[in-house]
Amino acid sequence: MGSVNFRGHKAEAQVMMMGLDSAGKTTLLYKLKGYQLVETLPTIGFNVEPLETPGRVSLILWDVGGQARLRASWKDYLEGTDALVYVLDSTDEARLPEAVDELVEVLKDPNMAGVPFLVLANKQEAPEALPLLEIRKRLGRECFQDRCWDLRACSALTGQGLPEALRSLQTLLKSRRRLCLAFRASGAGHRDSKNSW
Ligand SMILES: Nc1nc2c(ncn2[C@@H]2O[C@H](COP(=O)(O)OP(=O)(O)O)[C@@H](O)[C@H]2O)c(=O)[nH]1
Ligand SMILES: [Mg+2]
Repeated sequence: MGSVNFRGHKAEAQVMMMGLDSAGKTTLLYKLKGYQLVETLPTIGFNVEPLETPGRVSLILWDVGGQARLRASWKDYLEGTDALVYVLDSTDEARLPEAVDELVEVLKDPNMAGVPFLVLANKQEAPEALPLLEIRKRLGRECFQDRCWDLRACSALTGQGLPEALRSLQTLLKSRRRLCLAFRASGAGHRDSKNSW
């Protein structure tokens, strides 16, 4: 897996989708791809799909299995990640602290330094879903200062909020690009030009 790189004239960004099992990652991936919604099975390993977007960057979406026993291998997927989409089940209040703890763990990985992330409060169409403000409050207790991130509400089932989520992801990816350029301009590091924006 590489970092953002050019194919023809369009850049490709590696986007990791993570979150606890049953958060709705696979449903989200299928909805974004326009596939017919089918009853999903717990993902063992990962699904990967390219996604063309109107912006300058097309996405390679990695949907990584989130069951407890699979989470230890999350770090194996992080090298070359350009953005993380972290999916929360807004109806699963009981496991929200666990979901936040896992996010904090992922962000500690050295491969996640400077990587922007988008938290998606999924299943918002469900009547029992925690409102976005409440989810923001619970996330706010964690220290995400000094990071580029965003929180959006969505429903992978109905598609509500997905265009806005994709726009936010594109904006976060732009911030990643600026960071890479500043990093190179400062002479602080070297990235292989074929792997840079
Ligand atoms: N109500 C509701 N259910 C959803 C939504 N997204 C996913 N689900 C359901 O949540 C369950 C787990 O979804 P799945 O995509 O397999 O979760 P994953 O383990 O994160 O990949 C399935 O029964 C989905 O139909 C949503 O936006 N709203
Ligand atoms: Mg899945």
